[in-house]
Parts: sequence; structure tokens; C-alpha cells
Amino acid sequence: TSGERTAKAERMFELMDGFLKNDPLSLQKDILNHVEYTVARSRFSFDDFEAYQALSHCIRDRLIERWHDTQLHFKRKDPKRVYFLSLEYLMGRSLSNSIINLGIRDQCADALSQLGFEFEVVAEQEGDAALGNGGLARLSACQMDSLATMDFPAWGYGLRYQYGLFRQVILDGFQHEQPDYWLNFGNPWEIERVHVTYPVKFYGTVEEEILNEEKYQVWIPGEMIEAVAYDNPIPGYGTRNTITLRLWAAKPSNQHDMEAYNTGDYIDAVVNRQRAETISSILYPDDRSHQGKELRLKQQYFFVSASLQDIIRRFKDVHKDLSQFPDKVALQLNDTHPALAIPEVMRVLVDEEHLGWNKAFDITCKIFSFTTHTVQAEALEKIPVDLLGSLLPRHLQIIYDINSYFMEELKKRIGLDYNRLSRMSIVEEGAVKSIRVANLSLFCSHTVNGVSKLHSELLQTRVFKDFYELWPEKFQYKTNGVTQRRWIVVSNPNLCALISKWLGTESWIRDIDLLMGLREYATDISLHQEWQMVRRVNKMRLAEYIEATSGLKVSLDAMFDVQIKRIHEYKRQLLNILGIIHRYDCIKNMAKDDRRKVVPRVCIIGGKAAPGYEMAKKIIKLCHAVAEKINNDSDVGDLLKLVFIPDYNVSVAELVIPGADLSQHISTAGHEASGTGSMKFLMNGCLLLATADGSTVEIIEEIGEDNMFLFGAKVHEVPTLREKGSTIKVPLQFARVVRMVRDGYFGFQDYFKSLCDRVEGNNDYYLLGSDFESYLGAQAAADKAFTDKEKWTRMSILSTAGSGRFSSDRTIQDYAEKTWGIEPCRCPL
Ligand code: TH1
Repeated sequence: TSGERTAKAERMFELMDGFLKNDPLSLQKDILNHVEYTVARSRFSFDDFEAYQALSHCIRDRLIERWHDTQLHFKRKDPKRVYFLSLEYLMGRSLSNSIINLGIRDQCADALSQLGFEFEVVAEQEGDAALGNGGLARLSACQMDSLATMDFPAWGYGLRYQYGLFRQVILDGFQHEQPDYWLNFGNPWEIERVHVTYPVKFYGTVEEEILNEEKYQVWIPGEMIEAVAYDNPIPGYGTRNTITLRLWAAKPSNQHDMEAYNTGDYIDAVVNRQRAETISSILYPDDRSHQGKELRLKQQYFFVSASLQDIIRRFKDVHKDLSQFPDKVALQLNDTHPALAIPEVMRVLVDEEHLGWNKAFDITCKIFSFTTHTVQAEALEKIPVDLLGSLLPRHLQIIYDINSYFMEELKKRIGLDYNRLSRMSIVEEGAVKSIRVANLSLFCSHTVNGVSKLHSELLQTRVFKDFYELWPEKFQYKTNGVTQRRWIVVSNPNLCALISKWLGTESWIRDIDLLMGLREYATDISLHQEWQMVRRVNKMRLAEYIEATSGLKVSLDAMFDVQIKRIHEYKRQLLNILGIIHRYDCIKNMAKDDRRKVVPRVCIIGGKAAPGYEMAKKIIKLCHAVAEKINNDSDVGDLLKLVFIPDYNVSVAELVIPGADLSQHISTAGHEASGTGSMKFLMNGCLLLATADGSTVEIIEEIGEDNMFLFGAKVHEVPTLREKGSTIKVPLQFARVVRMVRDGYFGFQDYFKSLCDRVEGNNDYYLLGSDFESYLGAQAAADKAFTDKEKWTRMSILSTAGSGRFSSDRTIQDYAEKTWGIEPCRCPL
């Protein structure tokens, strides 16, 4: 009875010590207890890594308390919830971030220091959780932080890969990939939910069944795999709210292939069972290329099916009538990777809940919204029909049904314009008949958005023009953002303290618009001094890291010029390297006296190439070959250094970004959907050298063209330049530096030939040649500005001051209001 339950709860509460305490002494006790009982080391002898493990468990305990309270609060209030579906999350490290969001940084540092440990050193023991590739995956992580901080009732769903993004090892200047078996030492940031499991079905056939004189389709699966939940608590900053990132792991199901046991082949059957786990074992390392692989499709469905069973169960715990589903649930598709959720919802509603098709479709269209991160039509995901039909036969039927309905609706709007009908169809006829996942997502979502203003315009005028003309009201734009908690507070504590001091408050950590207040002091000499000091300390930290990883000593007086991101031809790391060769060539050809006027530079490049992306791998090798030459040339000395930072990841970014003077975002206009790295540099007071692409266009609106170094063709000029092809006049300097590479000046002549071919004449698709002169102009302007310390510092302060619009808090607020229709649900303290 309820009376008994209350009595029991009261008894439990009395037995509890109350909530865990956060004063340094209590923390010390808890750390030592975890050393002894969790890590199973003696409390009299443990090392930095064990201290990391023990402290992590202390923090985990505290997260669990808040997490329980938050979940209970959400359950009681039953607000409309948002479910963020993403196949990738780049969380990086969790310890510092959690400690800062809990507001107990100083207490933890105190506790550690009294035990003889240093907070920074302990925090650095943690490895990165790298369950994603690049921008898209880090965006998911930033958005989770904002969702928690802003008290939204939100869940993230994803896959718990056993192997994260490969580790990059450089041997003789070539990239090699090594597996990232990141769970090796255990993971204190997850809670295994052995009882939260769902069966996921694959293969088999579809049969018709008659029930109460109605026909139903029944899917008889051929394989069953179990999904087990692992919960990762995501704490908000300045709130008790702690939300969940639920990741699914595959386990063999007890119903998996029963036949094999009966036929007596026990050993084989067990080995086969084990194979089920491969579904969640590995992250695909390709940044935006789809290959129609069965395993990838299996991953997508596995994750979608488990998440939806979980979401529907949560809904049904409280509500009976599924027609209320859209009032309580918003589902956000992070690109098309989770789009199988659409036919899956239809299947559940029609086949399992026995709702009529129209009713089911109405519900479906009310719950989905879709973010696309893609720029080119060719890069959109497609699923070969044969593959889908064999793996998910019922889903293929449903997609066909949706498409027939879609085509009928379309004909009512546009008549029998067959070209257009076939362009817009969800099913692509052709050599390989395929499903166009973006078209499915567009038709079935109430809202679609790009990730910057420019990108959203390109969607409307190019990629999804046909759709925009018919359903303009579906299109929104949501410029990406990054979280200032991770990208200033955690990674740049000195700048954080300085900002709080000058603004007279820490409130900007939750209310980013306050950063603008710094504009007032942009010319204040004492701020300038403190600002320069903070930046110099960060440069020192970076210089030490460079020396430790590459053995190269760099001068702190040089301009630290950084380009870190995935290696892609469109991101034009090659333009950067050719520019460096040009700079080198100039220094070499200068009279000795003139060299004194050169602004010294340390050029830093970092990033991974997809394992099968040959050109990207050649770019990495070229970078090393050029560095070898330059860094060993005594004519050059400290005037120019080139460093490749290996194994770029989130924690490397946290170290590099605060120490950068200049950062490059130099994609060919129209190719970077948004770009989020630039926002992190901006927040940290690093100046940008950039093209008018992606979110840079909005950064210009915010800080003004004269606070950055802009160059290159504009989006509308690109098509004409491409048409002109080899008739474009390419500057002599460009031909000269390419020739140096061709002629083997840096060795590896044969290997670099195809790279050189790619940027000359009609092949220069990314317009390196035609943008080169303006690129060098921007570089010269940066040099000039750097020699004027006061000007540079002012520009730097104004960059930070103008970065507020690029906080993911702003992005999430926008989604909450305009896309999801959800409200904050704050757990009482
Ligand atoms: C990136 C975009 O290239 C980048 O411009 C954007 O800032 C970022 O997403 C966040 O919106 C993309 N990453 C991926 C990854 C995959 C497929 C497509 C894209 S687009 C796997």
C-alpha cells in the first residue's frame, strides 16, 4: 500500500547520510575510500592515474545524486521532451568538465593537493572519449552541455562504440591508423543498465495476417540482437539538472539463432553469438562519405530501434493514447544518419499499435525535425534498395508506401512534371536503385535546418531548391554554436578569471551575451597588459607541448598560426602549405638585412585523414616533408617553423586553441556548412584568417571585417571561376611553389605528383590558384597587424567580446523555441 511505501522511503532516508559533501576534507575521504575500495589500491600508495580513477568515482557519485533527482523531477512534471538522435558524439575528457559544472573546482584541487597531487596532472590522465569524427560529433557534445545547463528535459541517444576514432600515428611523415580501444581501463563516466535492454530485429520476411477482418503486415525477423543501455550523465552548469546521454551496446540475445543449439553445434553457436557484438564495435572513420555498407546500416537501425523502444516505453508509462505523442515528444535527427527512425515509428504505429496509416503518418510528421550538415547533393546519404530489402524488409515496404503518398501529393501541386518528380522522389532509379535518405527526412519532418545562415540559403537555392519552393515554411536556419563552459572555462582558466574580473561577474558562463561588456575595455591599457600576459602563458604551455611531441623548440615571440581540423581538400590545408612554401622561398631569396623585417611565425597544422582518403594522406606527408626542409634550414631559424601536431582530438584542441594567435578557416566558399572550430578560437581571442564561408559570414557581421583577415572568392563567384577553369590567370608565385613540389624540392617527387595535378589547370576544383594572391594578401595584413601589439590586442579582445552569438546556448534556445516547442524544467535545489 502507499502507506507502507512512504514508511519504507522514510526509513531509507534516515539511513542515508544525506547528500555527499563537497568540502575539501569530505572530498579527500571519498577519494581515499575509492582508492581503497573501487580502484583496489592501498590508500598509502597510489599514482596519478589511480588518483584520476578515484576522483572520477567521487564525481560520478555526485553526478548520480543529481541525476536521480533530475529524472524524478522530469517524471513528476512530465513536460514535453526532446530526444536528440546522433550516431556520433565527441565528448573528449569528462573529469574537469564535470567538476566545473558542479562548481567544485577549487575544492577538488585543494583536496588533491593535500593528498600530494596536482589537479591538472591528475585531469590529464584521462583519455578522450572519441565516439565521432569531427565537427558534427563535437557539435552534439556542445549541444548536450547547453541542454543540461539550460534545464531542458532532453535525452541524447547514440551508440557505444568499443573502438572510437582511430589514433593517428605518424611514421616518416605518413599517417598510420591505430585502433582506439578506449574502454581498456574502464570508464567511470558510464553506468551500465543491465535491466534496460531491448531486442532489435533484422532480416527475415514480411507476412500478411488478418485480425478482426483487418489486414496487417507482420515482420518475421531472422535475427535478434539485444541492445543494452549505458548512461552517461551530463551535468549542467549552475543548476542541479543532470541529463542523460544513453548509448547502446550490442549483446547477443538469448533468442538469437536458437536453431544452432538444437542442431548440436554448440561451439560454433557460441562463437556466432559473440559476433552480435560487432554491431556496436566500431565507429566509421569517414567524415561525410557513404559507402552503402551493411554493417553501417545495421548500426543505424540498431541504434534507432533501441532508442525508439525506450522513448515509447517512457511515454506509455504515463500516457495511453498515442495521438498525444507529438505533445510530449520531439525527435531531432542529427543529419540523415538516424533517419530510419521515420519508417520505424511508422512500423510501430501501424503494425504493432494498429493505428490507421493516415493517423500514423500524421503523428510521425509532427514529431520529427531534421538538421542537415551537408553542402553538396552528391554527399547525401543513399541506401541501396537491395541492401535495405534484405536487412529490413518491412521498412523498405513502408518507405515505398510513404513515397507513393508523397508522389500523389506532389502531383497535386506540380502536375506531371516528370523530371521534377523523379528529382524529388525518395526512390532513385538507376544502375543501383536507392533510397534518398534526405528526401525521406525532408518530406516527413516538420522542420529542416541548415547549420549557418549561408548554408541554409544554399539549401534553399541549390541542394533542396525543389522542396523549398513547395514547403518554404519548413525551412529554418540555426547557426551552430560551441559551449563556453568547455571552450573557455575548462580549457582556458586564466582567460576565464580575467573575463570574470573585468566584467565583475561570472554570470557570462551561463549568460553569454554579457561577454559584450568587454567591448567597453577594448582600449584599456591595463586590460591589454593582463590580456597579453594570459595569452603568453597559454603560448608557453603550447610551446612545451610542441617540444614534447615533436622535439622542436619554438619562439614565444613568433606568431602562432594554427589550422586544426579534419584533412579535406575543400578545407584547403594544401593552400596553407603552399603559402608556407612561398614564405620560405621569400625568406631564402631575401637579402640578410631584410630578414630582420620578417614577422616570425610558427605554423601549426593538425588533423586526421580518413583512412581511405588518398589525397588527404598526401597532404599530411607534404606537410612533414616541407617541415623537414624548413625547420632544418639555418637561413630561416626562428623566422619560420612548421609543426604537424599528431593525433588531433578534443583534448589537444583544448590545449592548442588558447595558445593560438591566428587561426585559419580557409575552405573554398560554399563548401563548409558551418565550421565550429573558428568559434572556439574567436572565444579565446585568437584572430581569424578566413574565407567568407559557412559561419564566418556571421562572425564578420558580429565583429566586423576589420577585426579579421578575410580573403578569397565569394560564394556567388565560385561557379563562374570554375567555368573559366584553366583560362583563369593564376599568379606566378603559385605556379612557382607548385613547381617546387613537382620538381622534388621536398623529396617524394613521384608521390606528390597527383597532388600537384589536382591544383593545376582545369583540375583546380577548390580554386587554390585563383585564391592564392588574395590569400597572400591576407597573410601580409596579419603580419603587419601583429607588429602593432596594441592593435592586435584590441582586435583580440573584440574577438572574444563578439563571440557570444556563437555559444551553443543561443543555438539550443532557438531550437527549443522554434523547432521543438519545449520549455525548461528545472530541478529544485
Ligand atoms: C560537419 C560540417 O562539415 C561542418 O561544416 C559543420 O560545422 C559540422 O558538421 C557541424 O554542423 C559535418 N560533419 C559530417 C560528418 C559526417 C557526415 C556529414 C558531415 S557534415 C559523418
